[in-house]
Amino acid sequence: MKLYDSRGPNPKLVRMFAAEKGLQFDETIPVDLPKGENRQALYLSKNPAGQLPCLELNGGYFLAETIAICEYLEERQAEPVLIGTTPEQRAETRMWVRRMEWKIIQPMLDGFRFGRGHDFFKDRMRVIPEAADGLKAVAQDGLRWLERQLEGRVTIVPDRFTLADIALYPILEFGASVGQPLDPALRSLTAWFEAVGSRDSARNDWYQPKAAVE
Ligand SMILES: N[C@@H](CCC(=O)N[C@@H](CS)C(=O)NCC(=O)O)C(=O)O
Repeated sequence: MKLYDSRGPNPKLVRMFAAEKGLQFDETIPVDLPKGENRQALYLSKNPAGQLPCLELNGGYFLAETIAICEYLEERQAEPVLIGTTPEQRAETRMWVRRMEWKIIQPMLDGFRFGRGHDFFKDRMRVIPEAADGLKAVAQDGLRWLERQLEGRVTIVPDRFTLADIALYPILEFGASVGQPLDPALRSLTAWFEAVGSRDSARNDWYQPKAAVE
């Protein structure tokens, strides 16, 4: 398994998931985002969506999209369980992941791309500067909604640390670095953010993996 890797919250999400599982990539191949290497023919032949991360499997498959990659890793190595052991648990985790994606992650990242990140992204994708502030506000609405759900619990899926926590954490960490910080008045969410951030998988991008997947 080779991980095409870069800076940014999405590759970190996959590294974090792998670290939680103690998984090792055979090789990590850095791709230069600022130079636009990911938008050139060689990388596009692996991931036509032109973004990072991407996982190259031994059989010649290329897997992109963070959540699909994490689902694959869970299937390859069940323990520790981060999605679920029963159909109900898996569906519950996926429900929360989807909520994180459409309520917070997508508007927060597009708010960045269309706003502060405009000059970086304008020749890579359609950017809509007039939508930036609205998208950032949508993300904050999503965070306030999540705050209400988290009251009295420390994980996004009740009673289980899951992919939903891992999907959101690097995005909020990134958001805070680009002018979309977490409002400290959201106390449950702030406590959740600090708890997830204290895990080894979150603190160290260059974790030491413990086990290998073929
Ligand atoms: N939907 C994709 C999003 C991936 C993404 O946005 N990756 C960023 C890095 S965090 C990227 O490649 N940005 C550079 C670009 O779009 O040219 C996923 O889930 O993997």
